[in-house]
Amino acid sequence: MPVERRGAMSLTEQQLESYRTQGFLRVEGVFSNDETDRLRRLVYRLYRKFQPDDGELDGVDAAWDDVRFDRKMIELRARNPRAFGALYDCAQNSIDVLRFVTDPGVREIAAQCLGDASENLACSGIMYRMDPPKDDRNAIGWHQDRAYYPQNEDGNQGLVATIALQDIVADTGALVICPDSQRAGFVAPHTAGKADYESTEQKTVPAEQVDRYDQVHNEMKRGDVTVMNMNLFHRSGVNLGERIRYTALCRFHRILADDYVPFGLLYQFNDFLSGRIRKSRNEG
Ligand SMILES: O=C(O)CCC(=O)C(=O)O
Repeated sequence: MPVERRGAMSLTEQQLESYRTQGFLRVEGVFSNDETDRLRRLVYRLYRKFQPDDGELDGVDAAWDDVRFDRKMIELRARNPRAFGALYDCAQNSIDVLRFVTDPGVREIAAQCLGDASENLACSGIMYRMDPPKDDRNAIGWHQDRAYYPQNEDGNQGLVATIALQDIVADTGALVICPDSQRAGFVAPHTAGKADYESTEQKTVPAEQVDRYDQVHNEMKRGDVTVMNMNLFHRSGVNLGERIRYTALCRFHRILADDYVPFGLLYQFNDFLSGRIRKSRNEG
């Protein structure tokens, strides 16, 4: 679908009402298969960069989507977490990922849910997640994105968009969401720092708060976009399948709102890459 047509897409009043009341909205079919495939192919190229001697799948049609490639990635993470981490971190800075998550279609959905114009939005927290099965090192427990992204003090002034790069059901790690929980406002989280560079920092909503709400699995088809209010309680699902769950994410913030503060995180937890940076600076 041409970018211009998608950029002009208008949400219905029913969709907007659903976002306002439930705190989240799934919009189906925002991206074509060609567009999601393009991001998935990047992972194969990065794999080959870090595993130059493993060309076993090079001639295979759509090697990046072959279950044998999932196995190779899972095995790489187990055998060489530094190389896997370097591959992962390289993907985060890809210009294609940036362009994908800030596509006019996504921006327009975000803008309409936030009741603003897309040119008044800032973005942050761009991620290309790769969640291997039965591996919870990067799973995030119950949280509100507002705890990680304080750009707008009022969590209602921002949202997180997550985009499915393949079909995702409950058993392959669909997000678990508490509909309506954004009404709780920002709840002081329990924080636990990163255990090591491979795991994710936790800023957890207390269980007694979560227990007040119903929980649903947000199943998505490839190319669907889900937007969630920054105050919405949600957590990573559990991937019990045999394939990696690929998603792309971006946070959007209302830049003209009074409470907006530009904010950036300096992340350098990958010691493989930070070692290379130190070396390039002659820091040993
Ligand atoms: O996709 C996931 O497992 C969790 C992502 C998430 O909740 C977030 O980044 O806010």
